[in-house]
Amino acid sequence: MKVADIFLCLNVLLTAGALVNAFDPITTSVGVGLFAAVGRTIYKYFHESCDTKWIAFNATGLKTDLDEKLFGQHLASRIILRAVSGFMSNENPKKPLVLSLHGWTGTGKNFVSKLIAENVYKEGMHSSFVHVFTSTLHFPHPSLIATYKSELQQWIKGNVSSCERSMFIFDEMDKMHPGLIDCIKPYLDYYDKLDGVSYRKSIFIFLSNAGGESIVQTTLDFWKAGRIREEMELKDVETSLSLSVFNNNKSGFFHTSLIDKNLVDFFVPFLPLEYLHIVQCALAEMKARNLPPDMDVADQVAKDLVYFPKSERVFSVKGCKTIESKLDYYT
Ligand SMILES: Nc1ncnc2c1ncn2[C@@H]1O[C@H](COP(=O)(O)OP(=O)(O)OP(=O)(O)O)[C@@H](O)[C@H]1O
Ligand SMILES: *[C@@H]1O[C@H](CO)[C@@H](O)[C@H](O)[C@H]1NC(C)=O
Ligand SMILES: *[C@@H]1O[C@H](CO)[C@@H](O)[C@H](O)[C@H]1NC(C)=O
Ligand SMILES: CC(=O)N[C@H]1CO[C@H](CO)[C@@H](O)[C@@H]1O
Ligand SMILES: [Mg+2]
Repeated sequence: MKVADIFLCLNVLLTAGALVNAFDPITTSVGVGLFAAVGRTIYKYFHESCDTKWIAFNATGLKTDLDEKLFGQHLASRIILRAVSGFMSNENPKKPLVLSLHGWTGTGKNFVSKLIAENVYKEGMHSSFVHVFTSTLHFPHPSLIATYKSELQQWIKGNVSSCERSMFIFDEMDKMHPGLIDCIKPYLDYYDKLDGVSYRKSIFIFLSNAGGESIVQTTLDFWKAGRIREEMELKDVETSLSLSVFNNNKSGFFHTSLIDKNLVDFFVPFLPLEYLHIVQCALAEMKARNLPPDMDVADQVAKDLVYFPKSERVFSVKGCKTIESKLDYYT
């Protein structure tokens, strides 16, 4: 938006200059030419482009962000750091990076996508190379699926043609029409080029609640056995996750061969959040608002939330969602 403002400003100047100099055509044209050249330089300087000035992966930055800003997700944190660092340091990847993030609501799936974007693109989520599709928002009507399909394919193709380091985030993947998932499959595969476009440097991230319940169950079993949450390993959730996601007819993944063809590189489980993590989220939100950290308020906020299962009350029903509005209430 700033760029546009500068441009507008220059245009106004140009027009003014042209009017004042209306009787002196030579000076005018020189002036106009100079203005235009300066304008172009300024525009290029501020306008995001598909090069290392605007797209530069910061591995330390991602690690710090995951360590300091993401709470209670030791598995997700570990997998994502390895996956993204590995992919971004590979000069010649064989296929695009495809991550599928699964878990209960409010556990940080969108949040992590934002952290990744911020450490790959200077402009973060505002980058013109980061594209977010929300199935219920962008593709709501099953009857229009044919239109959506061709639209989506054109977008992906168009976007990757203009920058191969593009990032696509598909939110609410479990509510996405299976046909639509099928139509993005070719882009995720091991093709050198499709129609002259190479997709191998792009990143695709799928977000869904699919498998969330089975992750909760495994985490709860761990908790009940008195074991430390951080000792949970990927293999502990992997089996139940794949069973519940892929054998469930209602989950969009089931109908497609995304899984069969191994197009997804990493399945990333997000664990349900406990009281302690809610307190951390509340403190982080205070910090973000430049408020002094107040443990009492954080405790109040955390106490205010609903926890499940009914008998044990271990996990927050809404994760760290709604913390913001709760904080408004107490401060
Ligand atoms: N694990 C976490 N660590 C730190 N903050 C978190 C975490 N989980 C959630 N939050 C906070 O809560 C907000 C909502 O979380 P987010 O949108 O990432 O949830 P989600 O997993 O995408 O949920 P849903 O499945 O409902 O879309 C985030 O913006 C972030 O501020
Ligand atoms: C990378 O991230 C670290 C930690 O956030 C930061 O200190 C550093 O300046 C960043 N580097 C670049 C090149 O942006
Ligand atoms: C899935 O569909 C198959 C046949 O289409 C059916 O036999 C099975 O019961 C369904 N499973 C679930 C969990 O709905
Ligand atoms: C060139 C091109 O097709 N650009 C598309 C990129 O994706 C966005 C959606 O995020 C479309 O609106 C653009 O048209
Ligand atoms: Mg979300």
